Amino acid sequence: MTEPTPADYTGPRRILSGIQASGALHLGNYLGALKRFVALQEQDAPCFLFVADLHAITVWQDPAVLTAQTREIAAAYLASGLDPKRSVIFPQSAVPAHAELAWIFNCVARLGWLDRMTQFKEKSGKHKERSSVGLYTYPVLQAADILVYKATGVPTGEDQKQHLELTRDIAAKFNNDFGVPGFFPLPEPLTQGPAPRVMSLRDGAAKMSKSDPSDQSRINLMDDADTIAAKVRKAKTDPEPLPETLEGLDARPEARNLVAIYAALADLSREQVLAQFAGQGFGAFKPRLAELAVESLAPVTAEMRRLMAAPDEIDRVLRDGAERAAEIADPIVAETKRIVGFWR
Ligand code: AQP
Repeated sequence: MTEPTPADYTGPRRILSGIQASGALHLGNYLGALKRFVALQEQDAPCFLFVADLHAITVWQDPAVLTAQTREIAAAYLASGLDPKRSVIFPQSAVPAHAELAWIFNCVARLGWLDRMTQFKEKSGKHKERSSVGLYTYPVLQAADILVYKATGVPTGEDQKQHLELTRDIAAKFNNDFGVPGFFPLPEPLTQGPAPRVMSLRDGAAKMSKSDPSDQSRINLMDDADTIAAKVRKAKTDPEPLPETLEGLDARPEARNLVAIYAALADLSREQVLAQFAGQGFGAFKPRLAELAVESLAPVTAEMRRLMAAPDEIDRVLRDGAERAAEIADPIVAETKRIVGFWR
């Protein structure tokens, strides 16, 4: 790949992230994304938080469901504590600049770079040739999402690190090829803050995921208290009691996951959780975890339900966000097109 050029970008700091409208939001999205976004909102850089509907359609989405999911994610942003006056909340497809810049970046990125993306390999599975072309070029669209705002910081989970590297490579190559050093920033990953990788309740080796066909594998943000309790009760575990040290969880992925979830929800370290529960079996631990999950999610769920029953309120936020996002993105794309040499 191209060696990233020095980050000589001098523009304002901006933070960008998004969540795909590809299914019901779950505890992993809450702990790994939403809670972090709320913390980032307290920083002095503006946050651009979008609903990634262009990304969602890289795999089939029922059109009516996609609209509802878009509103649900917006509702989750608001219910988690994001303030639409401070953060810019919008649907990706409502700002055409994303798709326009993605095309230009498709012509900057190299096939060899995309061939190395592990997420495509995981998501396309054994039937690569039947995957959409969009799924393949997904990381290029992600680069456009970020650079269309000249975002300088991107909250990044472990699985997104490779895509952010690609964004940096695309920015560096564009700046280099067109002789515009520092035009696009080389965005930095923002990894601070608690961001556990929440695993499936049915398989401690698989990520909790919206697109997992088993609803039992995840706690959805819209689940009611009884459903959450039942899912925790049925979560896969082992017959051993909880150990005293983290090393004792090494070969026990399901136990490790439940301890990590407890720690994240209670704002404790995993060591502190083990200090509290060492020697106890899951018969004692699971009801406490269920209680904690219900208590933590109940206010978010209640506010999401209220908002989902008031779609006009959500739509107002999304429309206003799209306008404010376009105000930043449109001049950046116009300037990019001028640099590329497009007629105007
Ligand atoms: N299991 C997880 N643990 C911690 N963080 C997670 N995130 C997703 N799953 C977990 C974080 O949520 C944000 C939004 O992710 P996304 O919707 O854009 O895509 P994803 O990472 O692929 O999420 P899913 O739920 O697995 O969706 P599908 O099944 O549609 O692919 C990201 O910040 C991600 O790190």
